Amino acid sequence: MSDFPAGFQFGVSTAAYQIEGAADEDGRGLSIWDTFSRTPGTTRGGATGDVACDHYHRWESDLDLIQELGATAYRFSISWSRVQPTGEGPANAAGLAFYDRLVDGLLARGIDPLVTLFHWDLPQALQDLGGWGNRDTAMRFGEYAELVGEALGDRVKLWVTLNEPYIHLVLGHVLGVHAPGQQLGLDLLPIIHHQLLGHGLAVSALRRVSAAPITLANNYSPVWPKSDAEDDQTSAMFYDLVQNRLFTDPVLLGEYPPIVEALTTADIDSIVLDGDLRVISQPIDALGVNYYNPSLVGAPLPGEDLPFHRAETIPGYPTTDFGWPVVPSALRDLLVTLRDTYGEKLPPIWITESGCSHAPVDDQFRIDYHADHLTAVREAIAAGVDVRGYCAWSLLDNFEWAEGYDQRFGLVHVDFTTQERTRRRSFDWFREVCTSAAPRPDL
Ligand code: GCO
Repeated sequence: MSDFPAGFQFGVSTAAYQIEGAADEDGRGLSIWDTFSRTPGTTRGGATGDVACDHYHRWESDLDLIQELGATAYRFSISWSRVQPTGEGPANAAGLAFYDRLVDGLLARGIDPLVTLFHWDLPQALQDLGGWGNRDTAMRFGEYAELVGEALGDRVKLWVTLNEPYIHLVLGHVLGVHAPGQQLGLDLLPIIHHQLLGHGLAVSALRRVSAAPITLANNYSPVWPKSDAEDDQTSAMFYDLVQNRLFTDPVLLGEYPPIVEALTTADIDSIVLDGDLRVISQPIDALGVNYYNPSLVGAPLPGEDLPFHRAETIPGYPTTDFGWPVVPSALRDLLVTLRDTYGEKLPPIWITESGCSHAPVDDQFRIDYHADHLTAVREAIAAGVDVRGYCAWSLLDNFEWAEGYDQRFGLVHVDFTTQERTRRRSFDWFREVCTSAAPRPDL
């Protein structure tokens, strides 16, 4: 791994609701994930994030683990409802103080804090006003970004405004299997546009108060058409626009892909107001790429009530505990495609997430996963793509949303009864990777 460019950073990622627990402490308000996961029948085994990894109380020893790993970057997210319990108004000092300690704790250990502002846990009070369906939520997000930026902006090394707005859209607002559990049919443009507007307003706010670079983390999945048949090709093309371009074209090109007309019943001009796309497309400093697997897509079968496409199982590859196919070459293809699609408009890339669910502590499977995906990143770099870092998802086993605690993505195993942490074999392997990396030129 020593042939990565000097300064290439190796890190780990987590998200607030998935690890923190302490759901009712120090003035934290309710988020949509509290409401959703506490509703019977929404998550596997009725799991909630009430305790999760208890990271809120164990953060110091968890940071020690990251230091031991030799990672130079840690991507975590801030719980908006810890900082603003109702999603607006002055900061809850105790909530903000937690992140202040966390940031200082990272810097003291030589680890760069990469901070995500929104990883799906919207304050419930804002959901009660319509959530991302309400344009005001974008304004509130800008204010929240400014508040956090003022408090931490002198020390954060990279801001990530939104995490995977596409997944939040589809799982949370189309399929209803994530919070807020909505099924909006094809009335999706408000949820799409207000998340993006929130991103833009957050960029404006952060520029006022912090010199740190800014990105957003999108998920990408190369789309493979099921066959050469025209209807399969058309479905794949539509799916690619929705999955890979809906939240990237507006940010990097200042325009929506044409598919957006099919995602709304309302008049577009009543939602996308004059000037919005300028706010959304102001320059950012990096593009966060979350990658897990490609998608095999065909046309819906006759009589099947599916919009645009049908997702097919990809045969012939190893699969994770989740059943997701492991296809490292698709990460290289994706990075090259991003460069070819956006050219000069593409900022440097950070792999903000990649990883696999695999339970055993003796986890050669996870070692192979990360080794092969790092090789794919190196190949993309050799092909001229500017990639600056790779964050493994995840440091710890954690609350995998609707799947509860069954899908284990951690380099560190967590016993959720005792909270005992056990380093997996992949932890030791990743430590070799991190510690053999060429240092940053400025060190
Ligand atoms: C995501 C997520 C993580 C998931 C991971 C595995 O952004 O999808 O950031 O929260 O846990 O992707 O599904």
